[in-house]
Amino acid sequence: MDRVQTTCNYCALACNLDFEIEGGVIANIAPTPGYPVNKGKACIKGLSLGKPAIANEINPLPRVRGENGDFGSMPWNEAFEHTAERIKRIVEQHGGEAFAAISTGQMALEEMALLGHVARNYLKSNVDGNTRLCTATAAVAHKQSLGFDAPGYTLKDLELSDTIILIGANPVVAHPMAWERINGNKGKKLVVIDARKSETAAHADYFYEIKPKADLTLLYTLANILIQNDWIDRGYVGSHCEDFEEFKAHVSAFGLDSASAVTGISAEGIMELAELIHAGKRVSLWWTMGVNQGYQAVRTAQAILNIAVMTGNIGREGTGANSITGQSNAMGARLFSNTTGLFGGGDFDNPNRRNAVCRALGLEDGQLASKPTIPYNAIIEGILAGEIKGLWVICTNPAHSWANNDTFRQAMEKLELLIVQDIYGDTDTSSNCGIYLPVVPGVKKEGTIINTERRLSALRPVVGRGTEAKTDYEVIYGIGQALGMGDMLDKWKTPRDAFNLMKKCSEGMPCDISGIDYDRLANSSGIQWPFREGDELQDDERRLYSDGRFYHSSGKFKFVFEDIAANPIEATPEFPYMFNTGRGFVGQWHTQTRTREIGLDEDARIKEAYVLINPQLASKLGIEEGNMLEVSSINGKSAVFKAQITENQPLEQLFAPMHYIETNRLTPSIYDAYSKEPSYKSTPVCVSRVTLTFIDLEERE
Ligand SMILES: Nc1nc2c(c(=O)[nH]1)N[C@H]1C(S)=C(S)[C@@H](COP(=O)(O)OP(=O)(O)OC[C@H]3O[C@@H](n4cnc5c(=O)[nH]c(N)nc54)[C@H](O)[C@@H]3O)O[C@H]1N2
Ligand SMILES: Nc1nc2c(c(=O)[nH]1)N[C@H]1C(S)=C(S)[C@@H](COP(=O)(O)OP(=O)(O)OC[C@H]3O[C@@H](n4cnc5c(=O)[nH]c(N)nc54)[C@H](O)[C@@H]3O)O[C@H]1N2
Ligand code: SF4
Ligand SMILES: [Mo]
Repeated sequence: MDRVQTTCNYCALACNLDFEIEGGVIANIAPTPGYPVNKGKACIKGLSLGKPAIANEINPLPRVRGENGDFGSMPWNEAFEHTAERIKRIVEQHGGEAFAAISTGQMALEEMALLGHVARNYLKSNVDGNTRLCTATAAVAHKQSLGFDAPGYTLKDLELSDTIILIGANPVVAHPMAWERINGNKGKKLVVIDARKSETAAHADYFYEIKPKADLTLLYTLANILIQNDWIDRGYVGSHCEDFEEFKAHVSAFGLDSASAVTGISAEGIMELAELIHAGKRVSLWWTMGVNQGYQAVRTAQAILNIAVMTGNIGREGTGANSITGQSNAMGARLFSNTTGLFGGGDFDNPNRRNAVCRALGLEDGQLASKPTIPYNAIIEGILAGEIKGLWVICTNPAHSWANNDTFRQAMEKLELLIVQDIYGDTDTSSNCGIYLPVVPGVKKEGTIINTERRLSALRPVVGRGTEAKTDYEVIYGIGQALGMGDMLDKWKTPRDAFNLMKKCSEGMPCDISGIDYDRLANSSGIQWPFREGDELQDDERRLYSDGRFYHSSGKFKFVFEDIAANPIEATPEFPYMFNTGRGFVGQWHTQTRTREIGLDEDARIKEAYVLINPQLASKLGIEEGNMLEVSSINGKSAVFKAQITENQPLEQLFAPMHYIETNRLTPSIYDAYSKEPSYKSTPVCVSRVTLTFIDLEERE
């Protein structure tokens, strides 16, 4: 029996797993003992990674839609030529920006980098990722406040903290192995701030139910209380921060009573929270999508950073303002995709960085992308406006996951060319494409993943694949060759080559990985960045900012803040309830293409879209458990959900898991001003019991 260690490519923890292989097939999957992230444990998704492993085994050949609308298989080389030909036709006629790609935080770093090289450096097209839907807010907040997109914590801080404050994060469901570590910290106080009583809130010592999107008011008020009571670390602020006086003046207007009215948390509750922050010796604040997905999200994330820094809760054990990422390689996508910044970070208009990256890649300046990508929403708008004519979707399923997803359906109809590269040909996006490029899943390929605590770990094939079966890397490479990139691809032949190029690009940057050896990463405990050439591994759970230095040229932390913006879509008498969305169960992953194969979960999971509703609201609307509800959104769309009545839901709010395509029918096209991340979690809706049949409903639309 062989044992192969690899990385789980579902959530941002990127646990390591040992696959036992017998006769070329997976006989058992077990958590890697001693791996610092998951310490011998794993969740059902990781332990079921063997199931999606057989995707595309029966027909590994590309499929191209013919004139009659049916798909026909094509040999790979022909498909590369055909795809490249059609891309070239668009680019030659209308320019590089008439083509775009949407990628992901679920592919390996090397695949992402190669895509950035082919589509951004060579084609001069725009490439954005589903990370825009997820951690764009945190990335922008970090850059503006810290000077670089560098979350400083290590997951061990969950065990070392005496006061853990979770804001808009539900790790019981979304990051189970992080939850294990919170749970294992016996001395801590657990504080949860959430818009509903989530599975995590149910375990909290202190739960503050906040009105949707009122977090910024709460955080500015807390900052004011901490400052007024002199519960801040003045020495730290004086030596390591800039713009504190301006911030102090800004928050001085935030009083308890008005904050209580805005947030729905009592004045005593807000005071209690401030006292908890003051009393803690090692306070850590953690946030996820309840913060990132909003119309003023970047400022909210920064308000969390401001509180941590102001109270000296940064760079020390058990502290920090810590953004948890979502997908396994979200961090890799943020730093090494050549989309919003150069490979290894740095702006496209920074001549020194351009030079360094050109040297690392052996390129002339003109061969490097000249500016950051336009964001996801602008890509979709560009398609709808007829300016973008071709789209390559890789490892993401936007027909389901994009906000106000009917706009993506319209975009698919408008496109001249839709290429989808996925492990399944039957997703809501791939089943509507013109060219389907089938690839093997994570357990059959190699590369590197960077998890939420900056840890690089090795993805390694645990089983073999058929001769026709291709990896994402090979497919992107094949298209690059067919496009005519010639010697621009010479240095990029294998994932190992791409990793070595990224090492060079990262030299001297905060995310320097030049000391990491691709081969030695396999079977290791992973290595957090930075890890420079010549560095020795002293401690395998490291944090940043312990020296009080940040990445702005001044070396200081910057207090960033602004006035509270009006909610662009307030509830109205016609749409009086807020529609909140997020993760459902541990065994459900996003658009449920992969997790539908988890047997246990498949049996247990709810097959139809459902919505959680408060009992009082249900009774007011004459709704009983299991009734079908029509939820109509302020965006003009309606969808039908099954009612699940629960006391955990606030009176005027519904919650729907994002795992059903119906949910994003109702979400709006509203984005944060700086990160352009969609505001997925607070849509005004109205609700009624369905009295029509489904057929009537479909006809009515
Ligand atoms: N099982 C499972 N795990 C996953 C995923 C999955 O699909 N399934 N996806 C992964 C990915 S990519 C991500 S990004 C993460 C997401 O992980 P989380 O962000 O933890 O999950 P969500 O359920 O999206 O949102 C968290 C909470 O935000 C709350 N919230 C909504 N609005 C507000 C608000 O205005 N203020 C506050 N304070 N809270 C609010 C919601 O009620 C919800 O409980 O999970 C990762 N892990
Ligand atoms: N309403 C609402 N909507 C949301 C959210 C929310 O909280 N609420 N959350 C948002 C967030 S945080 C995220 S991250 C997005 C996620 O949204 P998506 O990225 O669209 O969701 P997935 O289902 O993970 O899509 C991944 C696709 O890649 C395929 N795949 C898996 N492995 C591989 C591989 O190795 N190679 C290739 N080429 N394909 C592969 C899968 O079959 C699947 O089709 O959804 C966003 N949408
Ligand atoms: S906690 Fe996340 S990384 Fe770990 S096994 Fe589960 S899905 Fe995979
Ligand atoms: Mo995400």
